Amino acid sequence: DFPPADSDYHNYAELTAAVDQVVADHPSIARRTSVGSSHQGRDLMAVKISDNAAADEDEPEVLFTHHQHAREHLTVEMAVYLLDLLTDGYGSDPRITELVREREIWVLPDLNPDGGEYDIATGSYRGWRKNRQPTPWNGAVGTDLNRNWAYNWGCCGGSSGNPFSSTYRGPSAASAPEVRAVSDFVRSRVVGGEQQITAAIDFHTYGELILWPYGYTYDETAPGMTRDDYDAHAELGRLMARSNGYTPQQSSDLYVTDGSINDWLWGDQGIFSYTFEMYPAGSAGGGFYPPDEVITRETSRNREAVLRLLEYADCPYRIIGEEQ
Ligand code: 0X9
Ligand code: CA
Ligand code: CA
Ligand code: CA
Ligand code: ZN
Repeated sequence: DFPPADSDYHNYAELTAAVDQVVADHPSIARRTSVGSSHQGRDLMAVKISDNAAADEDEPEVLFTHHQHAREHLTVEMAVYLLDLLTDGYGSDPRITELVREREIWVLPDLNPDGGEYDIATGSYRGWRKNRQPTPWNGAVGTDLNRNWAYNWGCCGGSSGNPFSSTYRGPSAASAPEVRAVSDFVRSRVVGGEQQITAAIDFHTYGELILWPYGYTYDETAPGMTRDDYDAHAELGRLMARSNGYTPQQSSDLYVTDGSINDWLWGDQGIFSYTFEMYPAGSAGGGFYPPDEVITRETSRNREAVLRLLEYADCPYRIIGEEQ
């Protein structure tokens, strides 16, 4: 489990209980579903938040994904914060009430439960990043989920082909069951030929950054990314960054990655997609393991950014003044 000093962090069982409590307290606006199972068989939970949560209404859908990387536990706290914010705010905060009415919000609080549990299993942090899927012939364990997505997978030197590497891309695109399950879920949101999810944030730590695609190339425009597409991503990224003080930039400005969820969500599915690298900005502040005392401050710090994304989700291009 987490070290006693960090007991406010949620392990997988505690996350499950917190999700079930949110759903029990707000049954008409919160529903728990499953997108599949992890390699070791843990449920990959999804929570839908919307008024009439049981119905599929014709409203912009927004996706929040958390904890692709095992040691980035603060991102699970971000999911718990969002669930509380959006459910408790409904009926009390007019802005949140409107968003819960007019959007369908998907929170996937834990994409890598096997890795997360492995990271804390001994009571001291292991610094684990990947999932727990073995490579049978050499004893290596783990695929970096954020190098395994099926868009320009392994194209550009932004991942490793070595199964022992912490950025191992896996033997083939979407070979990780966690990536396959979430990809299938996202594809299932295509209704009448149209992807219903218009915008997404994938939460990571750390660096205090807001990143947008593409990660596989330094170029701003590329196949599937027009000048308007890029400018709208950048402007919306900067708008969010003004509220939380993060640094906004194209993801390849950090370093080149291939097979990231961001590139797949945009390049394959046409979803405006961001990576948030949460607190801290640098290794001072605890690196991947900030003390649990910062959870409230560093999750609520993203309240305004998330609300801004939800508000623009009906037409992200509105931010560059061009309806499309
Ligand atoms: O390397 C990653 O996957 C992310 N950083 S982390 O320290 N959390 O591992 C950054 C991903 C940025 N996204 C793209 N470059 N597409
Ligand atoms: Ca503490
Ligand atoms: Ca819908
Ligand atoms: Ca509605
Ligand atoms: Zn990460």
